[in-house]
Amino acid sequence: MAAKRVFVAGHRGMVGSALVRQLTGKPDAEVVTASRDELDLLDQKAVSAYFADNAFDEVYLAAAKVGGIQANATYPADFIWQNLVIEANIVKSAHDADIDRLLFLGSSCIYPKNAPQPMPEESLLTGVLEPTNEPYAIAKIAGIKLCESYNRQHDRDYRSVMPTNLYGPGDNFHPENSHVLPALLRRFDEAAHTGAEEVVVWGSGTPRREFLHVDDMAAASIHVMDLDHETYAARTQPMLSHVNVGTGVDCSIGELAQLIASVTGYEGKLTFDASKPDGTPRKLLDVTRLTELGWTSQIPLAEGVADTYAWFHEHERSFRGR
Ligand code: GFB
Repeated sequence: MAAKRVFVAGHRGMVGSALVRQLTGKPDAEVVTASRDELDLLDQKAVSAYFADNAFDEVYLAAAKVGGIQANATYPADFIWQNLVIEANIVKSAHDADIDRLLFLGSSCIYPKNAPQPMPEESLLTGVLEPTNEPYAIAKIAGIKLCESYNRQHDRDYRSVMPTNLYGPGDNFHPENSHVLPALLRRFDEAAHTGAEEVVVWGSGTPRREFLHVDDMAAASIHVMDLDHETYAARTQPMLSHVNVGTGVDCSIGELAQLIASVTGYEGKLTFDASKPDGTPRKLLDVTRLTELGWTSQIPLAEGVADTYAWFHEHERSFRGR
């Protein structure tokens, strides 16, 4: 059997590069990527022409504008516009090129701020969103609905997975714009090296988050993509088609900070900066649907943080000055 041609959009990002690593090892897949110079995903005509010229069998839509709580607050226009345009361009172009199978990667911030915990897929659109990342969340909700609408109107098989907070090799370690886990790894590492007496953690330390290693996310995505149509359809609904991807376990930001202090060997004091936003109080996914579809996470948090810290050390030089 000829290998299927699989396009990974966003292959330079943390999730896209993990997907490429895993898909490259599969004998039945020929992985195709396009650099930003070759293909601007914000350019509708270019995306449409690229899909028309390439006979892809499957598309992983992992391209997105992402960032932590402060980046979302500072660049809301970039977050909503870029994500909406990338999704719209790729989904429509995939359909026009007669590609039947696509997997859209979203985010757990699609759920209402006060959703029941753990959050089931059914809590989508049942309440008001967390304001710190509402524009990004709206774009990700639109991505799910784009996929569902092409399925309903054109009988496509476009699926969606909603990861909890991701981390791992290839993450963004920017001091202000990154997510909490890479930000604290870098800050605690620097403090351990300089012998600083205090490390500042944003917010109150009480919000709870669930963290998933990106290699787990890539494995779950491939698992969901590879399910046959009947299996996927039996556990989802046409207008509630997304699948949560998480570990089923959360911890407080204070607990995460303690873990990172011990991994980096930092022995000084922790202080909390209440002038920074906490964001949503708790974000834990209900992973029943994914478990029923046959996948559970494999990488415990302590192991994943140690792995990410090793990667950070290997690539540390490239982060200096940014
Ligand atoms: O990871 P984070 O930026 O994203 O922040 P969200 C999580 C929590 O960690 C917040 C606290 O309560 C932060 O105040 N925190 C403590 C820090 N120290 C730091 C730090 O140095 N940097 C950062 N960034 N946070 C994001 C959304 O929300 O989650 C995105 O903004 C996306 O849209 C992503 O959905 C998964 O979990 O609050």
